[in-house]
Amino acid sequence: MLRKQEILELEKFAKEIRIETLKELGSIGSGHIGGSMSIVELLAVLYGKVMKVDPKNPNWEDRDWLILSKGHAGPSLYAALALKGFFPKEWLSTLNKGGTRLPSHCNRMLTPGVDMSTGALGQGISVGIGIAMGLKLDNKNNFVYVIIGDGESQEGQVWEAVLFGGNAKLDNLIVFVDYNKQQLDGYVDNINPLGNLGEKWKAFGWDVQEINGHNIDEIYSAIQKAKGVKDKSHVIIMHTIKGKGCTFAEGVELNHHMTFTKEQIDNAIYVLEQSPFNSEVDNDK
Ligand SMILES: Cc1ncc(C[n+]2csc(CCOP(=O)(O)OP(=O)(O)O)c2C)c(N)n1
Repeated sequence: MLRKQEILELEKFAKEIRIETLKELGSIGSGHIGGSMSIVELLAVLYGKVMKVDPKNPNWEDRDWLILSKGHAGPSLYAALALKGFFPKEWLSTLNKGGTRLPSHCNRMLTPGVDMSTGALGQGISVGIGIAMGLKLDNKNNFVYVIIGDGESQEGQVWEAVLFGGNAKLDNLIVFVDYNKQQLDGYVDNINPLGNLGEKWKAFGWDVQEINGHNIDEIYSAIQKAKGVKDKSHVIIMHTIKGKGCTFAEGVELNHHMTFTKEQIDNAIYVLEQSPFNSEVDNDK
């Protein structure tokens, strides 16, 4: 469990990531807002507390690895990396423009801190398994984190990797499912429901947890708990909200890729800046 002050610090980091993501997307007037917003708290916990990384040496051999398999959520990862010091914050306003080092989808050849080029959904767990196995062969104790989407979970390659990953018992691998219940063109349940996702992963031999993916303390505690379970690969299913925290995206069915005006972005940032932190609200009860 985190101390109150630590939770507040990470909530502040999450708010900064959200605001920088909005500015970044605002600079181009369109983009993948929904799926960027739903993983913000996870990124804050990973980069603010959990991951062993060196922003000055992104390819440091002893780092932990992050694969954003749902590569279209690059904008929020870029915001986290910039705030962490991997590259200048000014880069954020070049998102997806000519000559940028921050393309719409993650590209490890362009962006310091990006560990896998993604965008073709379904591939991240397979690569994460390979890296985790390699680390074990080298007797290294680094962790590999993979973030996948719920729509992405409809890909066949995901389940091939889940079968292999369960058998490989990689206790240095933690997969997060961003279960925001929405995919590109609507609600997962209306398109191709995932059923009892936790039970499915369990049946493939994984250590499974289900949490509120917007609760900093739950995310941190789940990661710590996973690290305490040996000889099993881990998955943390995060129940999240697509578009979380963005006035014009949260609660909207088609919020996967949107166009927006400067006024919408400015207003969303204003509302975020005024909003209290979760831990402060809880304290008032
Ligand atoms: C193999 C593949 N098929 C289709 C797409 C197009 N596509 C991009 S994002 C997306 C929806 C993904 O939904 P989900 O995984 O739930 O992402 P989130 O809602 O978290 O943004 C689709 C179909 C793709 N990038 N790759």
